[in-house]
Amino acid sequence: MLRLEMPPLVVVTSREPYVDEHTKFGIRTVQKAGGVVSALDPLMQTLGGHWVAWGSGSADRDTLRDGVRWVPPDRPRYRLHRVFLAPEEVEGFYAEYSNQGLWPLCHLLIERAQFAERAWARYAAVNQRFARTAADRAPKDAWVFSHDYQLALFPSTLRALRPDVTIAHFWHIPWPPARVFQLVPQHRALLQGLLGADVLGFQTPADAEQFLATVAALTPAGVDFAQGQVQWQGRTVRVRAFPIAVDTAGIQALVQSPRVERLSLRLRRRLDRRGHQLVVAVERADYTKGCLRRLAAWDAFLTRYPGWRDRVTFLQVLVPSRTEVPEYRQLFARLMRQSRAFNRRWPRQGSPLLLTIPREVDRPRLMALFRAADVVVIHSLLDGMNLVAKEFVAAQVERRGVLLLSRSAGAAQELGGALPIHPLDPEGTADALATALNMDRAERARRMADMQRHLTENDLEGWIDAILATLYEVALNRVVKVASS
Ligand code: ADQ
Repeated sequence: MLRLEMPPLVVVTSREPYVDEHTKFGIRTVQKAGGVVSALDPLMQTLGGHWVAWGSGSADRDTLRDGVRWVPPDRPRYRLHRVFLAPEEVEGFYAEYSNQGLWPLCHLLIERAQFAERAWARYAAVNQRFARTAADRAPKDAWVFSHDYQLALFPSTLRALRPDVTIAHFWHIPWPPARVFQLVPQHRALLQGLLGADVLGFQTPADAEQFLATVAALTPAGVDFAQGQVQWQGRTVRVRAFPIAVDTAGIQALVQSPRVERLSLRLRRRLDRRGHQLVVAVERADYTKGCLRRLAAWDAFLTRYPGWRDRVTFLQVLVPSRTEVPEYRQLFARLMRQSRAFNRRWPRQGSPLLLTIPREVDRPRLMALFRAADVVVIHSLLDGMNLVAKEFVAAQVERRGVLLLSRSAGAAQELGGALPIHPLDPEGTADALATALNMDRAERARRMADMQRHLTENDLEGWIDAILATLYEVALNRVVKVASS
């Protein structure tokens, strides 16, 4: 109902949902892996509207018509407005300030965080450019839904340009304690930037609370912890937890489609012939995901439980990520080296113990893998939510699998049927893996059914509806205020 009556929606993210690249066979459109885009593209395909993002592809300018790229290319449903950045802007805004500054700091990796003044200037300038583009393209009274740590200054900048729009900003990563956040030299400007929104969303109640505490400690704004509200410059900012979700029914339909079923069964039959259980990890190659620690835990597992050596296959699907940042390129190379070393340490006749797919796999294959897996391991050191955990649970139509889930992923607050692991404890993780592999079918099914129930009741549609409902509350209040003034 709300969706039918609502004003046009404008989504704003740093990465774009569709990237056009020149190849020797012509222009190819690719969809990148990443939590934000995977969650929002299906929504925009349903609602239509506008999406503002950085145009990062080599053919991105060539596919515009009248300054707009209609997407998805094969079934255009909404307008993509691209913000083009010069190489030094990408460096300062994206690689440096966002991904070498805010990303590690918010994941409490203080030692890694760097905040050069020049990078800050570029971050601020790019946020301005995003706000100007959104201000130019947003229809009157639009609802704007902006995202994440790359765009912290966007809400207040857009508000100054377009007071008619209503803004929700969602923070996908953990919010650190005030003592940590104040280490950012520009922390005040960032907080003021975010407080330009009408609604600020976080992944967990603890993140929302920590944000409120940060505002109370570092700004003169009035904070109401009980109501989840901040009074700032004569306005009320609603601060809420909206744990991001997956399209549970959509995933279940996809895993039961003939193609995915075939892929999954074929994989399963191969494993069953060898009497192997399949242990899977899927992630962007990022140090926060604990990929190297996971390899150490798998090592500890084989040392402690040598009997499993011929009865298990490990599979890791690693997407190279943020390759603009040298640290990420080094991490990826190191992961590849250590994976090879792992197989040298644990040689096996027939098939290698550890298989690595060093790239993104398409959605049907990924879902087939999730459906066939016996165990999926989420080893994050700290993670806002972690969508892989939820996607795996949704895809488990046979309920044969067990989820090993880091206690410090946001998803651990919701998925009680998972076996919790402590990512800094390789031996404890090895024991949890042994427990998972030994778990009987009935127990696996019971745990999986519990989590599936939760994901059916709390799906992607519910996530977006909760945010839209809060925007609606804001818009309604505004009308009431105008009427009574
Ligand atoms: P990310 O850190 O990118 O997201 P995650 O939540 O796991 O992490 O989302 C990754 C997405 O990319 C998933 O949809 C997954 O299926 C896909 N993906 C990952 N590896 C892949 C591979 N090898 N091949 C194909 N697809 C792959 C950020 C935060 C998270 C938060 C999300 C959403 O860091 O904590 O859950 O945003 O808010």
